[in-house]
Amino acid sequence: MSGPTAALQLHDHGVAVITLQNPPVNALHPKLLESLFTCLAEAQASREVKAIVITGDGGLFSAGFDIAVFTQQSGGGIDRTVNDKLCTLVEDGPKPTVAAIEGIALGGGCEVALACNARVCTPGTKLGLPELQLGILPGFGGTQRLPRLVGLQKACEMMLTSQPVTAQAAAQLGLVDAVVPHDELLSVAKQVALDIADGRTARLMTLYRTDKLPPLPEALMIINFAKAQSTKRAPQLRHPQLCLDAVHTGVAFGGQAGLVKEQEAFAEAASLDTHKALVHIFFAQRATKRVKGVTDCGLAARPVKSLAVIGGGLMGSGIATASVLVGIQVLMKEVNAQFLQAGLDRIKANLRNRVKKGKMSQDAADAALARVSGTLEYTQFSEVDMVIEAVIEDVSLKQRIFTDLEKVCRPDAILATNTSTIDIDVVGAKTRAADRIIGAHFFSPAHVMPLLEIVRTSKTSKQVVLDTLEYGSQIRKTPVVVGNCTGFAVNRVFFPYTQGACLLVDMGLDPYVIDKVIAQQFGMPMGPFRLSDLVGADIGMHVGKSYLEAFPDRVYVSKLIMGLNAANRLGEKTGQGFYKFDSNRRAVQDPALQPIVDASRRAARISIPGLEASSMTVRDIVEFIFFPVVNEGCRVIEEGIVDKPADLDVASVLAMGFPAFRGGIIKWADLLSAAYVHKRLQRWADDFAPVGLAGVFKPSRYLEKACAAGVQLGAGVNVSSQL
Ligand code: 3H9
Repeated sequence: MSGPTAALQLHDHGVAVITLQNPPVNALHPKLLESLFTCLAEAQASREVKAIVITGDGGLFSAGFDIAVFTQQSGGGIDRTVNDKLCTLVEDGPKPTVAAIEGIALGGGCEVALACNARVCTPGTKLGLPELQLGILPGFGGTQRLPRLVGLQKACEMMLTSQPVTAQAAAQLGLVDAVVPHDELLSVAKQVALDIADGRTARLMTLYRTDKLPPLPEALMIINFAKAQSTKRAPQLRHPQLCLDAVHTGVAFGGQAGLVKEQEAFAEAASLDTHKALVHIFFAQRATKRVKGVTDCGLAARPVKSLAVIGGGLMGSGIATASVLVGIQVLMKEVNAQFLQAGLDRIKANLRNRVKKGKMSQDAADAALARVSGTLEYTQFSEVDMVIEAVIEDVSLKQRIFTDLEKVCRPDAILATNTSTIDIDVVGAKTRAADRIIGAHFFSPAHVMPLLEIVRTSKTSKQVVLDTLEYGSQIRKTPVVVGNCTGFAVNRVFFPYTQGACLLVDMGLDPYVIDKVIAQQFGMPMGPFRLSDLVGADIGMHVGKSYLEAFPDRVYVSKLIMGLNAANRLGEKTGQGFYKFDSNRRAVQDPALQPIVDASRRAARISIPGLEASSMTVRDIVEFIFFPVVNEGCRVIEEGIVDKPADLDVASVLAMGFPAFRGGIIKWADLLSAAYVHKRLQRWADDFAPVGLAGVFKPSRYLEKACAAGVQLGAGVNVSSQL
């Protein structure tokens, strides 16, 4: 088999079976679509063929249109005749068609199946239209056929959430006609096709059905409600509205008119930056597992079957939970029986929560809990494949633990620390095990947050990096491998986030206005001050000191965080910070913050002509806060802290909640243009030079060089070779 193709075979009783072939997921590359339609035309024209079955190779129907094509061609790379061909060769061609679906039928794959006259699938199959998560909308008729098969409300829900449904749910909804075991899939599909061909079963053409559609006034209410909901959820996004426009046209003027509107809407969505950003994140997220010099050097990863976690606090119990959930045996060590019990109770509570949310059964939770055992000793540590230390951020304590681990663990065991602030080389300084010491930096809550930052030092062996990558995949995290530096990649890149916001407050902006702009208008899950309250002003001050030591040229010391510390307004944990918290932990604005703000402004005395708080637009605020973040990201790329720039995009989205629809921090800057980011930073560097703060904005060498070379920041320009 060479390249994406469809294979046509004539089976008994005149059934033509067309098989989609494009491993690993039978993505609908234009070549595959062309081949599919050639096979269909041949089968439809053949006198020997009575009916047609379309299926997928390798146990999968299709994951939809080949997303890689979106990155190669403008306008989405879509052949506008596909919809016509789906009508004339699949839905209402001379011979009936049946889809035999296994594994997945997503996006365009699902749409091909929807155009067939009937659908049969196996029990484990997932079906859905997840196009919106790529910034587009179904473009092969899905906006028209799905509502006509499953009803308008359910179809809107499936498209807006991008969530697939199970085979059982699909059968209940009328999305598939039968669910049959794997061995019977093809034979049942062929029989259904023959039954339609011979007139024993009615031939249904979904595009012309109306029986599942509500009367127009009710339909309009459903569509308008869906539009309002999606505006409320993400006011920045246009493509959900475009999708619903196509649905609306189809319901009001018929399926054919709907198809025309769908094509227009698709073309518009495909031209937007949102689509480029989301496709970028799709591939970037999968590429984090490929690390130059590690995953391409012929070593085989050793899966972690048993893990010891030192420390049963919030992080330790979260790490243990994430591990037992995927079948890893976990030994939790604490310093006394009381702490140990508290740690084990936390794991139990985490699992109980998952059961409550319907994410797992009670039996599965019990089985997961049975994988944890507790200890106060190191005696069983000789049996584990990996240890993750998750104790408080105390250098000498961590050093003592690693000295002990070197003695009690197998010589090939991975020794990881979950520190977020301490140099990994320092943690292992008193051992001779530097080659197997690594950072496994989880984000809180560790069993929920999707990113694992894997911190390698210059001495960590490739095997240990590879094994930790494998462990990250085992526990279903997206692992990103980074180098050892203050803050590692994620926290380091985001230190200017709160810093920029504090500077704006000192210049006269209201902190609550800043939070509103950053959260509601830009799309972060919360603004910098709400985040500070979550993390704690005490932690913020501690971290700020370490950045001041590491990067004195570009740290702005505001009195704001110090003022909060002095007033014991540490955030959620003390019930007051920038906000005050009610009994439901709801953050409300607090007038008592004002004296702290005033004192900070008096101490700062920053007034920059032309940059008055009252004249700053939303765009100014966003760029003032995020361009220094981009700039720090550029330094991280230049220093080789990340393997590739796109890793920073994934990390910023998964750890900090930077909006995926903006593509991550570096992609966002590229979409705006590196030259623009550079120009604004340079201007602020000049403006703030008189008050000694030029360094906060001074464009990094990487940014300078990328602009001079006219290349994108995400291209990973080799700055050092050009210096
Ligand atoms: C569409 O259909 C538009 C149409 O309405 C109309 C157009 C006009 N294309 O995720 P995994 C690759 S838009 C190309 O690691 P899993 C993926 O990059 C499409 N490649 O495995 C990876 O490659 P690599 C709508 C694709 O088991 C490999 O397959 N469809 C595609 O965890 C394995 O993927 C979607 O949005 C694709 N469509 O999950 C579905 N899909 O190994 C997107 C996957 O080199 N895909 N690849 O890194 C998924 O949700 C998951 O990949 C899937 C498998 C559930 C299929």
